[in-house]
Amino acid sequence: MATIEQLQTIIDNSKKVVFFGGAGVSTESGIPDFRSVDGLYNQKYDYPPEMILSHTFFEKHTAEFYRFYRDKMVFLDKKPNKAHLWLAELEKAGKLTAVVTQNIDGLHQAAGSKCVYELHGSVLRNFCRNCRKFYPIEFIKNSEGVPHCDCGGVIKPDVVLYEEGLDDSTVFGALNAIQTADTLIIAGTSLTVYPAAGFIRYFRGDNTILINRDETPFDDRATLVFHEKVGELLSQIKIN
Ligand code: CNA
Repeated sequence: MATIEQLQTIIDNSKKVVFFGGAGVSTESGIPDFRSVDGLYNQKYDYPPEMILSHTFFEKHTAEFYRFYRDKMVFLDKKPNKAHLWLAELEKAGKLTAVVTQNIDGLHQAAGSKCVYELHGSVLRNFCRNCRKFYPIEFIKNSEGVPHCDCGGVIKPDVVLYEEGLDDSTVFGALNAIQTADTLIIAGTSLTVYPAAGFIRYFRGDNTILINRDETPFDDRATLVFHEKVGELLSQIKIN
């Protein structure tokens, strides 16, 4: 069984930590993940969430997409939790080089993290598909039906939907950070969404720490595995 002391020693001796996270990092902020028992994939909708969150669905059923999206993906009142805050502190201390996240909620930046690679984009950014005008999240949340720009174009969130590719420069930055890290912390992710989940294979450093409530396909390859809550665990680690 991995211990807090072992984790503390690894963090004390690390100079370039990279954090790779998923939806489980934000559940302690009250944002549901996808695959836990109380996650979005285990609730009942007219269509399965992975279908609603696809490019084809957005094109064909834009109003239906937005109904789900406003209800389940957009949170205006959520605050960073202990995991987000600990990571921001570690970066400030000069020991963390990057956060690579599959999350789209902007909570790492809200906690103060500077170098954040958002593999799947962010709900905080929304653009007109016609003229590229920027719209804040509040505009989407407070609009009804399909949100439209002043120019008449449809507004689309800067979120990578299923069937869409990742942004090249984000991928490049994330892979570079992972390849040059000495410690990789993987947390709050089922490691089932590709290509993102494949990024951890680029790690060449000494220690991989896995923190996830449920088991993952990577458990037998990590240096330390914790089946615990990420915020509760990390906040016990002192940043020296
Ligand atoms: P997932 O497949 O829902 O897996 C989440 C994992 O986190 C599960 O294995 C849980 O056991 C685990 N978990 C939940 N809470 C905790 C906790 N407190 N501490 C430790 N582990 C916990 O989510 P993934 O991120 O792996 O899947 C990738 C999808 C989910 C990405 O495309 C995201 O955009 C998408 N997503 C993002 C958010 C968000 O931005 N907050 C919310 C829901 C889904």
